[in-house]
Amino acid sequence: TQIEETLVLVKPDGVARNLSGEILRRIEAKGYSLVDVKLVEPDRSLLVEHYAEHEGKPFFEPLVEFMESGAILALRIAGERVIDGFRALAGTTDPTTAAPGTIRGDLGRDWGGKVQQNLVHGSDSAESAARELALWFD
Ligand code: DAT
Ligand code: MG
Repeated sequence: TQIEETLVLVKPDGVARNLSGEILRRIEAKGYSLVDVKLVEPDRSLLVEHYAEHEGKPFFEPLVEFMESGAILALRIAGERVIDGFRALAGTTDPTTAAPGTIRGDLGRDWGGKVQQNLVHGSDSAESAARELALWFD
């Protein structure tokens, strides 16, 4: 078996739209376990470090500003191949074209080019998960 842990963030749009419960429901219905959960308003420095791979890109500043705009629900979840599995549950980055059945596809929409408002973050590899879980939970 490949029991893994990953970091999920319900972004400020998800918390503000009262979708935390619906997103948790989908995670639990898939069979993943909650290991740790907290509602946070992180410092900018944490967000900059979290999104370090995107520093310098045109969407970096709007992304960090959006992530600073309200509370975030941080989740440490566990399960068989959960890193790739949660990415599949979340859907592709742009909520406009994310597939129906996914969190982004079902619950997201086009907010006028604000792709950052796509409800959730999920770590994209084992290395990212280890790095991001240490940032948000250790
Ligand atoms: P993901 O969150 O699907 O892993 P990513 O790591 O490539 O996507 O980008 C991080 C976040 O930045 C993403 O959730 C939304 C935002 N973003 C990505 N590409 C963008 C773009 N071309 N324009 C605006 N925002 C973008
Ligand atoms: Mg990413």
